[in-house]
Amino acid sequence: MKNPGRKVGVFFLGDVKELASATDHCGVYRFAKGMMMARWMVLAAAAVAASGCTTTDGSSASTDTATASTSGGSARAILRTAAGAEVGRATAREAGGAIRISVEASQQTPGTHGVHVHTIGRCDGPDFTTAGGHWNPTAMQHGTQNPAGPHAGDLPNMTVGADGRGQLTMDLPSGTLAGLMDADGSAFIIHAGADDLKSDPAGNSGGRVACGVFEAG
Ligand SMILES: [Cu+2]
Repeated sequence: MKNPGRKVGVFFLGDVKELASATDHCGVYRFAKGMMMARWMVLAAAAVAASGCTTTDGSSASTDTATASTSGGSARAILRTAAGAEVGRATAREAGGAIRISVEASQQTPGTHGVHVHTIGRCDGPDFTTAGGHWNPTAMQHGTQNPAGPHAGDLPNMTVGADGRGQLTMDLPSGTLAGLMDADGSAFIIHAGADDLKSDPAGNSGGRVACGVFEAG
């Protein structure tokens, strides 16, 4: 476990109701406990609709202006299968006190896939277990629908269309980019199946089908 006892994110959990209904003009939902899976489906759709609208600039709404003024560094991960085929990428960007994760994937099985930030920056095939469990600096359980959750690295499910493509953008309120990029790094993983968003430790989301190590930049 990394950074045990770190309290980053408590503020957000205290404001969970407000966050649950908050979106920015790009349709990006804030991460909050207790949201229904249906909302995450909406998020996935909104992220698609808002494609190209995930960066901030000074001409945007006031919420984005505030985000831009507090933006930090970024990291990105190239997602590969165990056979080494590149099947997507994920970015992590510090923005407005949250970490904004954006993922784009291709050549995936159509349907619903669990996706998470995992705690170690190692993607050794064939099963990518070297990436460890979910990034969880605050010692929570898995899932937004788990009363003792979620992990800092939990994300909503990613919906993959008939063309094998999926994308998702979401803000992780807990943790910092520096924590994500600590000595043992972190990785982004796509699972074979859907995440039930409540079963510890990984939402019964099946095997790990693609993995990428986050690297600064
Ligand atoms: Cu995972």
